[in-house]
Amino acid sequence: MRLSMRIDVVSIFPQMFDAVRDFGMTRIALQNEKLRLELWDPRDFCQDKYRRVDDRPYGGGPGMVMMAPPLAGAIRSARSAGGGKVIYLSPKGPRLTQERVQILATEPALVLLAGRYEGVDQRLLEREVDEELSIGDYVLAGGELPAMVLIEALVRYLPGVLGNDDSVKTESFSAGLLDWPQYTRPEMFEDVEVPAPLLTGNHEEIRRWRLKQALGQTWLRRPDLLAQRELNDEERSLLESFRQQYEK
Ligand code: 9D3
Repeated sequence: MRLSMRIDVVSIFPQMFDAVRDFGMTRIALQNEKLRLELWDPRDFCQDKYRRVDDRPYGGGPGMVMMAPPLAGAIRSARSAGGGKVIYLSPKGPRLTQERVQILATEPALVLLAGRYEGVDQRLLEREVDEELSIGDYVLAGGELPAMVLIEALVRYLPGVLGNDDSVKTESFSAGLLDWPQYTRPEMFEDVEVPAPLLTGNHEEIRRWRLKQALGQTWLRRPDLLAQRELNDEERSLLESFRQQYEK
């Protein structure tokens, strides 16, 4: 498998994306050519000499609206250069989910449109945008951080990026559950020991302890997730035992 992805981003703040270029898993993915990231600044596609990308809303009211022509120029150039499906990061979109991330990760290319101000001229959205996505119900100042959130979530699914074939595999073992608690050296920290099962070297015992902890943490903190997930016989009995120990 030689899966790679091209992501074109349309933003008036291209330098914000230095954050994903320069750090962590996204930096490694770019280095290894698993990810290609291209920025398109709408200001480079303006007609006027002042490079204006926003104007006042027709009908009046507060704030400014992003103009269609510079955005259309940027999006169409991204598309000609090999860009894919256009996703507009928007507070009005459906919430981004892990399921959506997994599906989008199979696309060979995406164009991400990050807006600023009060929003984008509706005619541009109707002409050029294939899908809208929000990252949650809170108000940000623009779509750049949401676009970077999506990029980081997608990169985890590109094979061979940073030992991630393994972490995506562990994910399916505990899909729909919270993580189990993690421990590393030293074995004793301020009178608190590492849980005994983790020190046995018995892989089956460790697997069962971790699954039990994942089920227990999910039951305690996110019962909504448990309600959405079928439990098999082993999982039901591990959770039952976690609850009995918790009540004591
Ligand atoms: C929801 C408030 N809007 C009505 C007055 C104005 C508005 C505020 C902030 C319109 C756009 C924005 C900028 N936000 C995004 O571009 C954005 C976003 C967000 O704010 N929260 C969660 N996900 C996203 S994706 C893009």
